[in-house]
Amino acid sequence: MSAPTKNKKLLAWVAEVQKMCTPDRVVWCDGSKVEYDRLMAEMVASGMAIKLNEKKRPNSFAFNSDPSDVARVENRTYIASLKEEDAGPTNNWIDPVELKKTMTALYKGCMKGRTMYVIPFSMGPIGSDIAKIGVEITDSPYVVVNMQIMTRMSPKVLEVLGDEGEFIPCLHSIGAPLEPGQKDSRWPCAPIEQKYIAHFPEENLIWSYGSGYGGNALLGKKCLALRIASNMARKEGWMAEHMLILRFTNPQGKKFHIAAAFPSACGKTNLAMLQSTVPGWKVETIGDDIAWMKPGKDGRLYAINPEAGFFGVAPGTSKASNPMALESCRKDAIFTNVVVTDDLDIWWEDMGVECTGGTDWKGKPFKPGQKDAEGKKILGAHPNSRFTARAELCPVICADWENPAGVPIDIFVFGGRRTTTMPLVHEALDFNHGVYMGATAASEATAAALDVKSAIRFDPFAMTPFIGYHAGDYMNHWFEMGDLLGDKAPRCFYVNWFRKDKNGKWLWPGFGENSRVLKWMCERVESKVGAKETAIGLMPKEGDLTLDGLNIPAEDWAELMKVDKELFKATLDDAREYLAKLGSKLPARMMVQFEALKKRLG
Ligand code: GTP
Ligand code: SPV
Ligand code: MN
Repeated sequence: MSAPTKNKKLLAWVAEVQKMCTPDRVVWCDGSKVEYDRLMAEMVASGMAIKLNEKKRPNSFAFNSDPSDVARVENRTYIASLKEEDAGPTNNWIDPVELKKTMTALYKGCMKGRTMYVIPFSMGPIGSDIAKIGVEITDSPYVVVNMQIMTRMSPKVLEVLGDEGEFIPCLHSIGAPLEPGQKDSRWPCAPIEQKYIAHFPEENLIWSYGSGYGGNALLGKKCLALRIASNMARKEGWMAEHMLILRFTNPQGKKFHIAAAFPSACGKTNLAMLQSTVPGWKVETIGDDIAWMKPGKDGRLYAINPEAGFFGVAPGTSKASNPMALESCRKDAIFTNVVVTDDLDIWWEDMGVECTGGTDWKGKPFKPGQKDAEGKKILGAHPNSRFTARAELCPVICADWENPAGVPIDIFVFGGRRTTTMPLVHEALDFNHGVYMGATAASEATAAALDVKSAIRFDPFAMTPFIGYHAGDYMNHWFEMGDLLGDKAPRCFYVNWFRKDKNGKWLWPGFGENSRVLKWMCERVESKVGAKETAIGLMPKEGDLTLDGLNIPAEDWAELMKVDKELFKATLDDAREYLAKLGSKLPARMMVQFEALKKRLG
């Protein structure tokens, strides 16, 4: 197949990888429907994909991964900067020369018996000045079809790239060469100790080996759009964040744009598509996972969603919790590690529909309610099973979601999963205090009943696994963006949808009702409502956050909004210990905020 480009750097890189990985053939991808249909037909024929019922789930397919390859592997993810201190204490580091040597040995001949696909793609609207071009080379046809949904893939990308243009090389192999006559497995991949998700920030280069799943393999997402982009953003004066973006419009038609950072599986996709319960207020989705933000000519911060699709958590997605996500995958979708029902549709736990039987994510016969030998409920869908859906199919996608200029951000929201201590909402005293709030955000790994030390993980700006450099420098970059934006910087808030009562019941109904909290934020921005000053920040005055129609007893509301100074004081030691790990790169301004908070807590 002749190459559809004259870009010298690209041609040289493809030739070099071909020589190293020795695939049987090279295919240049163009993102077309013909290509999608052909690859899916091939995967159905090989047994890797299951074609779903055309009447129930048009043009949709299900895949089951190997049980060893079901999520991102943070302990096999590396920031291979030239100097170890540039990766910082929150990243794994290996000397880049050594890592390249190890990985080159693995890459040698690794595509034998397979096709090598070359995927030119754009993160962000093609040609937008915020967008970046990447080229992923992969030996996984599953990656190609997912990249067709998650990124912009079209011949236009190569046009924009031209003969001399720059791109981010993203090399991926599942790490499973095929000998002549060898039978392929359903989901080939390499064992865990051979998996490497490597980033070379000084070269803007990504090398991934051994996994075919999610962020390990769809390299435009976490690898490019967060780890490499966060490096570029720091150098170039912009921001790459693990944030959803939404537009909230009030009854008078005034638009507010909100960007919110919650850790993985803490509610970004849900908030991005929420069905407002506040009469006259409406949410539209711009992005559900990643935001790239640049100061505009007017001095405000403009955000784009670099992705073109959603790679969303399946379990728990129902008509009641997130109907817009369900609608987004009504057709043209890919499902990974869910139940395939007997009538060839899909199902997962808490989907809110009945399942009479099917095949679970491990390929075994399944009926809901079955228990294993130890009496534990057998899950039909893996907890990290996902749907890949086109953003344009989301019924509430915002008309401006592809606007290359982006949308001006009014509000930043930080948060996590905390069963105690953190109130439903509080506002930062100013931007620098907001940076402290985001930088010390913490979340529970599991829904523990008490805020015991080990159950809480600090996760600055929900970016711990995605900061491509030293976390201290990253916090400093946040302060510097605040300096640059001045009084045009977004207002900062912290939310917690996950507080529980003594009996382990959610105190807050969440989901659509979160719109009440967003409305209070917008009214703060408009100076329509005041706030109560507390030790940790500004909180709603009695009656400003409307609870009409909600059946929340007064004592529950008091608990939801409670700021227990003693509990907060107890968390200060943890924060100090965490921040101390950042060493000399911890910005002095972080400790200024720490001391001020300590003083306010008394
Ligand atoms: P990633 O795609 O991994 O980055 O996750 P995410 O941040 O997009 O999380 P998502 O929206 O998929 O939600 C994860 C889980 O949190 C699901 O089980 C949701 O049901 C649950 N969840 C989301 N919003 C709320 C809420 O307001 N209240 C409660 N109680 N649970 C929620
Ligand atoms: C996350 O883990 O935050 C995700 C899923 O969005 S993955 O794309 O696999 O990183
Ligand atoms: Mn995510």
